Amino acid sequence: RILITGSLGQLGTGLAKVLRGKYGKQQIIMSDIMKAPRHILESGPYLYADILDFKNLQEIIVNERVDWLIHFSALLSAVGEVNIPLAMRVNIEGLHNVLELSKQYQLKLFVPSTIGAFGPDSPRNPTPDLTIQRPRTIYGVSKVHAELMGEYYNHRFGVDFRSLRFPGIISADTNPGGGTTDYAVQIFHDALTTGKHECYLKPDCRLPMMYIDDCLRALSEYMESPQELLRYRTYNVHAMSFSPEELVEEVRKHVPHLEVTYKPDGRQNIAEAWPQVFDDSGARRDWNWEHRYNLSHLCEIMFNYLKPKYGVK
Ligand code: VAH
Repeated sequence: RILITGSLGQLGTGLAKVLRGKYGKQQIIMSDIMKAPRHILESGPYLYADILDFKNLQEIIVNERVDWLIHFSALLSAVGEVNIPLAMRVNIEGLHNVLELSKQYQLKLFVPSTIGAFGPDSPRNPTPDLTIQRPRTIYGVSKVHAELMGEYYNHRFGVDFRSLRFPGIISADTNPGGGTTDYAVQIFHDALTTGKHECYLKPDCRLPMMYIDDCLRALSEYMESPQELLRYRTYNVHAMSFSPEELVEEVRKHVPHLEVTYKPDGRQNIAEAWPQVFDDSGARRDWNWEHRYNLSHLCEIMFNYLKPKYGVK
């Protein structure tokens, strides 16, 4: 059975839906440290799981017969910078716990990595799978640590550790949590409510982005790929890159009156040290990754989903 930690975040609900469709509702256990809303409880198994409580996790893994662990629990880039001690505990100590349990119980372990695992010394356009990684956020440092620890547990203990470096993920039905790329989700809600968006990045700040369905399919396909195909334990996956001004132009095709002001803050400093374009040729070569959504398709889907929610024609 598959346990998803931190499942009430941006990716967990959608991943549970995808995996339950493939493997059956009872096979996927969502978990987090917060009470789940009714529709989540009604969608399938949900448990309290604190990744900082080793015994709690161990009991769940044994009692619930877990053999895959999808570890989403983490503080993202911007929120991590304002709570470094907590980010170190959750992103690093939490990772150590799930790695150790994956070794003890031979779990297949997925830990997401990110464009944030690179820094100003990394090539930015494109950024290859294997290159310098000197990130400047505790989030990025903790994700490079996760990549290195996972690779070590794989070659030292044979743990089937897998990781994908995701771009900024855009989703309609879940809210992101404290990332640097989240303006690209907020703008859709602002366009349909106030008609005004204040962007905390510069207009030309280009970042890799991906629609959530591509992200979840990449994760699912990668987890099912035979290990003998994998040259790396961690791969970049790419779909598109855009800047705020390019996104605004596309959004205005749906909401022409949208007003945008730019007020760069600390998140601009984070973003300008990140990749602008990912080289994901490794994933396309080794396990046939290919993206399906581009910017115009993304905007169409987002507005088709959100307009009825906001009662907009
Ligand atoms: C963040 N959305 O902004 C997350 C992600 C690619 C960035 O890791 O921190």
